Amino acid sequence: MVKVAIVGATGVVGTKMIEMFEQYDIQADEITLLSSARSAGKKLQVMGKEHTVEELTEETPKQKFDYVVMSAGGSTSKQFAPLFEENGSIVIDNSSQWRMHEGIDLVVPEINEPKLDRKIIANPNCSTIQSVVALKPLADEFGLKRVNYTTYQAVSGSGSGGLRDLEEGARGNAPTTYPHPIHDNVLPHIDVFLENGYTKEEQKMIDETQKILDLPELPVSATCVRVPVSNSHSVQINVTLEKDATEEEVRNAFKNIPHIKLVDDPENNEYPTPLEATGKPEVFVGRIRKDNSMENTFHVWCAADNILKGAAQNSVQILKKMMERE
Ligand code: 2RA
Repeated sequence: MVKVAIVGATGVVGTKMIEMFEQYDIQADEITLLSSARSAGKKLQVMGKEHTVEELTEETPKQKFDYVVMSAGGSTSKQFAPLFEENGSIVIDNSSQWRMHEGIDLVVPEINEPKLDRKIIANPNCSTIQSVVALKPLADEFGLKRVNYTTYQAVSGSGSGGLRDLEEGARGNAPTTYPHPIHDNVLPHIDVFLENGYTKEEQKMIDETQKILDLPELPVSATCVRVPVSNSHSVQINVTLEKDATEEEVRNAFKNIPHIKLVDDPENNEYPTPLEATGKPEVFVGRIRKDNSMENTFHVWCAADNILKGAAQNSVQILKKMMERE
């Protein structure tokens, strides 16, 4: 009897997780949908069956789920993930709460596997996931010496509030999620500013890249920017390689990888765009070119669906792997 729970089932990521259960053929005998009191009572279809969303309370973990997938924000994860863990559940958490904790695995299934004893497994930040997927073939083939990211992040990364600000902004209404209008604008500001001048989103990209690729000394920098795009993040990766490589060798490194779609024919206007990436499972990579200002350095552009590969899909891929392990 396999019992699975989804916490945050009614949110932007949670509802996609439910869709992913079908796509990844998650074999559970019992699926429980959980949310805050505000959304409890809603009815949602899971794999063709209607489920009523229940309120998450301190009593809930005692139901002893085998697996719990959480996407309900950092404070809910801080409070509840350890309670689920104490009750024997394997917890896959989409918040930033546990990602950088020592002893907690931070997993992108195409790159690394959970190997630690804790039963909480962290799902990385969306912009980090697509970036490390794009970096991995280069790390394997040429080694990485330095990475500098610039992101172009969709408003769906801020949940329904971000989508609302974009839509309402187009009608001339003031923002409620962002400090400035996002319609007709770009904001070099994602999450809070830290003392070092970076935003928390930028620091996440730096720390998580080092942890996932297991390269703790890799110099990484990032500038994260919110753009008026509904869905799918784009990232400009400027990467310096350890071993000498030609542009063609770098391009070839992305060929024949099932979870990467190489779209790189600028002469015919072919390059990855967020619109093309939306709804797709792969990370799209293109516009590969030598950075002529720096030795052995390349520009790589990537786009991916931040709600799918950046969140719901990656979490469900981890779930599937864990279920296959048992
Ligand atoms: C964003 N990375 O796009 C965040 C979501 N986790 O705002």
